[in-house]
Amino acid sequence: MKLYYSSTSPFVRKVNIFAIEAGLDQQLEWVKTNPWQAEDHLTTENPLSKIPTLITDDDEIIYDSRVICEYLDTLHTGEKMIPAPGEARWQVLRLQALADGVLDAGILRFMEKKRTSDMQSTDWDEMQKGAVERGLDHLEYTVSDWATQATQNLNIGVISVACVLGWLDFRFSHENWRINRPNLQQWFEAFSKRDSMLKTLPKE
Ligand SMILES: N[C@@H](CCC(=O)N[C@@H](CS)C(=O)NCC(=O)O)C(=O)O
Repeated sequence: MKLYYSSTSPFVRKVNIFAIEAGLDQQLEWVKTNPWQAEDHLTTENPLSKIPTLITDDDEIIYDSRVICEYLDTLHTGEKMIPAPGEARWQVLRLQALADGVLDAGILRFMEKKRTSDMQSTDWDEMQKGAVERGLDHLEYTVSDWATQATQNLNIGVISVACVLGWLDFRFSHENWRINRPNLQQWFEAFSKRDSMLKTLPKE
């Protein structure tokens, strides 16, 4: 399988962590890609020019990270990391949606800050920051619920939370998400010791 990737993308990191935890990472061939430049080899596979994009061994093209992980979960014989339909599934997918939503808002902020200062909108930044802060607060208040659910069986929800917190450390360390979020901090510290986390640290 071929995975279009960049070493800074938190959505790629989600797929990589998932693949390592599922024992599938050896089957991946990584193709370094800059999605912001709409490189030809990516746009022919994914019209949205986004990573991660996966090409399966049967030449099927799969995106985005949620769909790729769902596909990877069918390829291994261990405990599934995306539960079958039922209460657990909706909870895990909701957690993933929350974490991905915080990431989307954070990435919009990051891109806005790359514009020249006269083009940047403070209102826009405040709006996205509000989504980030509310999302993180929600994760802090609910951590004992979702962390407990994942203690016996790792799931895509907690992997997504780890990716957003890791990305905030990478891109927004000056805002320090840990302030007033001791439970989330404690959970992340423990989770960060996993081999899959250490092997996928973001880097320029
Ligand atoms: N919902 C998508 C988000 C993917 C995404 O936004 N990827 C970013 C890199 S972190 C990207 O490729 N951006 C390029 C662009 O938007 O043009 C997923 O889960 O895979």
